[in-house]
Amino acid sequence: NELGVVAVGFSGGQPKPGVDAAPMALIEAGLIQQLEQDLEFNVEFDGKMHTYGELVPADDPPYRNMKGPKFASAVTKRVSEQVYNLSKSGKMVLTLGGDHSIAIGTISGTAKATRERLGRELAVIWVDAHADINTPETSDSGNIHGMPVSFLTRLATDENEEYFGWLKEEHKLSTNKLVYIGLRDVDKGEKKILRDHGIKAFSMHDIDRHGIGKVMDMALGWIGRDTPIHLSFDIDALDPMWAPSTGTAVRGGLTLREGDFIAECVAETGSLIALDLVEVNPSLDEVGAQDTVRSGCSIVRCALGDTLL
Ligand code: DIR
Ligand code: MN
Ligand code: MN
Repeated sequence: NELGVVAVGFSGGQPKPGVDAAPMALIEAGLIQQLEQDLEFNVEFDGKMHTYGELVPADDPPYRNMKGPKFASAVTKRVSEQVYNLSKSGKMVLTLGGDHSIAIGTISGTAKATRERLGRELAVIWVDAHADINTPETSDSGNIHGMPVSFLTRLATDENEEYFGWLKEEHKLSTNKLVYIGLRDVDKGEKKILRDHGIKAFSMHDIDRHGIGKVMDMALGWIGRDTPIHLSFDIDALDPMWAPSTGTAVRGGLTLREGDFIAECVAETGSLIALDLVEVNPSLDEVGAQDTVRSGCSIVRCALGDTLL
């Protein structure tokens, strides 16, 4: 049971400082110890929280409406290489964010490693209140954490290496290998993208209608047996009751048990190869920060195979 952990202290994909402190908060809450002792993982972790100060560009003006594009591109490129190296050796990879823009790095890294190591395409389960599939052109905010899926699926591309042009075919995620769970705040332009490309999405409405058990059967059925799975979990998928300390909280979300259940079902497939936990921001709603961190640790433990009995 080999696990590689990457701690990505990056907040440049959105405007609120503090998400960069989440990896430390999660680790201080005992997450890595729990994975080693309770789940008996052999953990490879350099003990460093990367803040990528050496990658800060001299200037980083908006480009194609993106805010802080050069820094985000450089950091995600580096994360992609880190995750690729761990995944290629057959390790499960846990990445602690950071804002959700870092998934440009994590998923491109596992997609490439999965192609090379297994000759397979990667599937992604994206658990989030948001679809994060804006292109630079459809985005109202210009925040890159609302765009990772468009770059990963190559609905957005750029020639320039400095602006995510380093993303190549080998890093690509197919739109038919992507499933969303928990959506409830999707921009107009994003809804059009989801419709036009027939992307599978289970909103909170679908969860209310069918229950989380049926939704997980449908989501995993869509992906198909034996497909390597990357689970990208935005803590704002949970209702703010369970995870108040996050940059763009949206009410009417998943209960903690529903979040844990999603993670447990993915663990049960035996096909999980990587997990991201992102958007925990301990400096927002400081009263609720401990609860948010605890919820995050719980999701990770469930995804990595902790069982109730
Ligand atoms: C919005 C919010 N769709 C945007 N996205 C968020 O800025 O593109 N993603 N909060 O997590
Ligand atoms: Mn997100
Ligand atoms: Mn979100």
